Amino acid sequence: MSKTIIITGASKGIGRSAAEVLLKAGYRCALAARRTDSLRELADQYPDQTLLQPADVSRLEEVKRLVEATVKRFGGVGVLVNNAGLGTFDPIQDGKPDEWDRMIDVNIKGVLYAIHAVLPHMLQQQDGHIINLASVAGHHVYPNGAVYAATKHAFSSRLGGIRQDLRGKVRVTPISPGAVNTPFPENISNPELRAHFRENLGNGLDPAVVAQAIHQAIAYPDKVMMSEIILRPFHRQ
Ligand code: NJP
Repeated sequence: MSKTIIITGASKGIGRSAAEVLLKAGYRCALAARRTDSLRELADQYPDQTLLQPADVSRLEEVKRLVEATVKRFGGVGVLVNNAGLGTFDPIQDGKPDEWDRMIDVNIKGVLYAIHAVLPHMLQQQDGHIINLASVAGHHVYPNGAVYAATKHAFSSRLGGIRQDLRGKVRVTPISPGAVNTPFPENISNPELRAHFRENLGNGLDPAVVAQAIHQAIAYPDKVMMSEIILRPFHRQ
């Protein structure tokens, strides 16, 4: 039987590409975002494999409802793709606390809430896989990104505590992309940095490439854990 996969932040960008790749490969997918209207056409192509569930990952009750709806519809949850996330950028002296709160709420608390909600099911099934969309910003900090990098450091490390606690029970795979060509810069309120990120990400990876890496990590035999993936654009000089 094919695995059931929950993808957070599935409405666009990397999450949307992952949904397309994984549905095509025959997996059953619960697709979540705050708004899921953009996913209706995709869901209609794979009606037996798809659940659309609006969920704000920064709200624990909504995340619990997402997992409960997935288990009710598909009988369990095999993989969690913790993808929902956002970045805003400023020099720290110009930082906006409300934007810091949003990044912390989604990139850290949202990831933890989803892990909290799926783990009882994965531990009961004695099988599970958690994939966290981390970032190269979780490995190297760059100017204007102190707070985003802090949120991404929380889940980038292959030596993280989550994996140690779940050793031998649930596979854990952090995936850290460099620049990926998605609507990610649209959250940046600083106009110069938004323009800079639009240009930089415009030359970045196709989100389908990251989706392939997610697929590959899931498709390995259960006795194999892809322990870390870092993907960067390569521009021939
Ligand atoms: O971003 P974008 P990406 N609750 O903006 C959703 C990381 N990353 O695909 O809720 C639930 O196209 C939002 O949906 P909606 C990055 O940090 C990226 O590039 O309807 N969902 C949308 O579906 C992030 O973790 C790059 O607005 C929420 C999705 O998240 C992941 O990759 C580089 C939500 C964001 O789609 C996907 O980013 C890197 C909430 N509260 C790491 N808030 C890159 N693009 O260059 C947002 O190193 N979403």
